[in-house]
Amino acid sequence: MGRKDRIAEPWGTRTPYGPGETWPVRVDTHLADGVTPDEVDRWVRSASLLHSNGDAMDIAVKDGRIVGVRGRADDRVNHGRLGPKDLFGWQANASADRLTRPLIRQDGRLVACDWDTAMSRITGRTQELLDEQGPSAIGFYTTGQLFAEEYYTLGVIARGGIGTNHVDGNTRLCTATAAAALKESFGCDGQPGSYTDIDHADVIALFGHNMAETQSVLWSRILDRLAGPRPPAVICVDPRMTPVARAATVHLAPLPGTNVALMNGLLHEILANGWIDRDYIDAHVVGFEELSRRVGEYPPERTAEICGVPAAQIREAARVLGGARRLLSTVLQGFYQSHQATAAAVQVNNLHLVRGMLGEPGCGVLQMNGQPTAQNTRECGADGDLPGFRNWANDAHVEELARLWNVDPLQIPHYGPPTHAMQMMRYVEDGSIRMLWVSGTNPAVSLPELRRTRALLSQDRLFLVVQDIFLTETAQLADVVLPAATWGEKTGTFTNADRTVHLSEKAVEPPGEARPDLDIFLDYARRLDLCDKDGEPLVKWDDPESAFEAWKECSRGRPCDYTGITYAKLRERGGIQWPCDDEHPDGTERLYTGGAFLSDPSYCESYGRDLITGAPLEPAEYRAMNPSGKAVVKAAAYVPPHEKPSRDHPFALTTGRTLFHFHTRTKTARAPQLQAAAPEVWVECSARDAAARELAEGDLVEVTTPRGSVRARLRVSGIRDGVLFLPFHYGYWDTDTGYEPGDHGRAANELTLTDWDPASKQPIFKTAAAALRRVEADPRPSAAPTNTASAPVTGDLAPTRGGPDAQADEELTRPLEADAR
Ligand SMILES: Nc1nc2c(c(=O)[nH]1)N[C@H]1C(S)=C(S)[C@@H](COP(=O)(O)OP(=O)(O)OC[C@H]3O[C@@H](n4cnc5c(=O)[nH]c(N)nc54)[C@H](O)[C@@H]3O)O[C@H]1N2
Ligand SMILES: Nc1nc2c(c(=O)[nH]1)N[C@H]1C(S)=C(S)[C@@H](COP(=O)(O)OP(=O)(O)OC[C@H]3O[C@@H](n4cnc5c(=O)[nH]c(N)nc54)[C@H](O)[C@@H]3O)O[C@H]1N2
Ligand SMILES: [Mo]
Repeated sequence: MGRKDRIAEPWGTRTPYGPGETWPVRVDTHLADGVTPDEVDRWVRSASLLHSNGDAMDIAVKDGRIVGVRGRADDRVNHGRLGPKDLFGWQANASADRLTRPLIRQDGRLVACDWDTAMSRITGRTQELLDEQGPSAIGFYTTGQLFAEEYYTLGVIARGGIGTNHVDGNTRLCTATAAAALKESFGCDGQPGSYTDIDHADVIALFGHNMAETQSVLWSRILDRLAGPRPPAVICVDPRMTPVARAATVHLAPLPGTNVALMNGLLHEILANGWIDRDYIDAHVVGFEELSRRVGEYPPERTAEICGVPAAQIREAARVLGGARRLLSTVLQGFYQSHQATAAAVQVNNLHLVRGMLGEPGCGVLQMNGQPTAQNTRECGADGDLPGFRNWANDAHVEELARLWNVDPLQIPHYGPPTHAMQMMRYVEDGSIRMLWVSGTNPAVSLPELRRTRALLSQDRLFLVVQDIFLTETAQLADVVLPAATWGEKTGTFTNADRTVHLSEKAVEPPGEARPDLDIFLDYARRLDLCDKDGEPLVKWDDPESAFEAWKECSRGRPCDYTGITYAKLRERGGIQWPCDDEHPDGTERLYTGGAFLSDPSYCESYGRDLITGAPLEPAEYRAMNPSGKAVVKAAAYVPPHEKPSRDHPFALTTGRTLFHFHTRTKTARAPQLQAAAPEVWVECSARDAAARELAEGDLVEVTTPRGSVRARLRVSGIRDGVLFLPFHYGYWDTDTGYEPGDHGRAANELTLTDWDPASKQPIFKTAAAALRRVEADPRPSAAPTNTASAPVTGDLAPTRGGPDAQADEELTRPLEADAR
């Protein structure tokens, strides 16, 4: 048993292993000060809700309170390990400022009330709007952080009961491109790969994915391979010197927004050198000829010019990718939050298709999720998809749903694609959506262009319901605020980025009158008296397990088949990967083995879209292109970002995350170790750019785009020249100052633009043109972490440490090979 400061050493002790071996177990535990493991009353099964990795853990309960967490040794995902957010984030649950009672707006102010008053106000307004305007007046904007049971219930209520097409999640901001790219290439959502591919791969490529900070336990798995015999080569594509870049064999640092050109350049080399699997292509792929033609236009020199990356590096990366025997690729926001998001992400799928590397150990693509339960939002139809990966443009699929719910098919809107979140906000702005129910997301900080977002959410004519656990920036604008119970206080299932389903059980009572999101949705359905064709209640379940059973029926026969999973099995076995049915009772590790795709026209989830315009393909077009259910290779030309650096705004601004915070920090700012590690906003620029402007580490600077400005202190980091980076975690909420959306805000989204990828509709958070100027010199360094992508490159700064409160135990169940050697 060892102890480590897990703020100073986020990835913990190395447990090296070799190709094809099993990742060793290391059980991480953190308990509140003074509590020992034998004083814990109960350990309650759960998994992490602070990222998409699905780290399995037990929640320690003592005297009815959460007192810590311990990784689960027997779970396929983490083999006992936990990351810093897992270890310390649970403390937010017991924060004194949790919402404990519903609030309603009265004479302009939010005042506490009882549940009956709050819910009557919501159902009253719903009924009025249905009578006046019909279902299109009502929108639901949910999240990637509730449970499957809750999304499915919300999906049934919104689509089958209210009958509105305006249902989406913040998953639009997060994983819409993952879903879109999978649909384009494979006809259907669902990750081909598995985390165990890390155990087998000889090359691992991370495209716009800072895994070290955003799936830190998965990164530990890679670090352990890198520390073991015959380590894999790592390719990193990221404009910043992230921990991934530092560990990489080849680091390509393209200008933000040039991913499609880069991918075309890499594919150019792979095709030109014949590093392809011709037999696989002939048997399983359509569209190869067009790809060949298209990437022919991107020789290394031209690509180098567009991306600002040396041609030799492009050749070197292509050689590594082309020489891989077992290639694992991961893709995330550096690709997804871009103007050509789907086009870029699809090229990664293409890389695997032309190399015939899918469905075998070590050969996988992870079009990653970000949020812990985003996969479920997509599966259950609480976003712009129909439940069970059904195709809105296929009448037979809609009829199947209607039969299942016992409603008329016409009740389920499918006249066009489900409305995406950015369009919903436009409807709110225009006044055609008049009631918006926001659950588990904080759009007043996380949507782009905050000045506009605030204005549209605070309109008098909008009836805004916010269901959260804190009085967030968004809740402050609401007409009704509903206090939710969260992780640890309610039961349900969720699915991580490699299709692993976990059960998370209730460990403690929620504070005050807070209620599980499921109970709130069920209450709404009952009060509205939503019925099926026979006058029976539309929603026929009343607790998590019965909701899960209903969802299982909806998933039957679909790619995400859950019918072989039960709560009992999840308790007994831990994480299980879908599809899990009679045929695959233990779940399924990899999809698409042997080129068996799910893209048949009658079965597929989507007929795809034009990658440049986003126009949906007609069923007949799809049938003509892909009559026999193969994988689709789709080519795309590079299009420059809409807002490019100019004389007035010479920098490319990109935004993203740091290891220690989660999103708008409602949880991590309330966990002292995490908050102390990254207490305030900063902005990163390169040493050369700083020198050219005579700026120094720690100076107070202002970053300006045509939409606003942010003040932050400067971190001179390893970011590429010409690029600025802002973490987006810092809203205008502050424990000291209250809610003050100032002119000189600190939220990155004061600066971002209202624009999105044409195919996935995911908004663009990673490219904008910005100016930078000094407001005030400051001899102190900025407070940015030093052991992450924001590591300083100037001066001798005090390293990020957690101190005595940040110690966690590590239990290694077998001797380290490194020690044995
Ligand atoms: N610590 C932490 N972990 C998290 C979260 C969190 O808030 N904090 N959130 C979770 C969620 S919801 C998500 S979606 C994931 C996100 O996980 P990631 O996608 O890994 O995180 P980001 O920091 O948004 O972006 C990743 C990288 O993209 C790079 N990048 C920016 N522009 C470009 C570009 O044009 N091209 C390329 N190739 N790269 C570019 C950035 O430099 C950044 O390092 O993390 C999940 N895990
Ligand atoms: N500039 C910029 N903007 C971005 C991004 C970026 O990289 N750059 N990334 C985007 C991405 S990928 C994402 S995922 C979004 C995230 O953006 P948000 O979803 O807005 O961020 P969170 O802070 O996670 O908000 C979740 C809310 O749910 C509440 N909550 C937590 N648990 C529960 C629960 O059990 N029930 C209920 N009802 N509420 C709960 C939390 O208190 C919090 O207010 O931000 C997006 N915005
Ligand atoms: Mo996300």
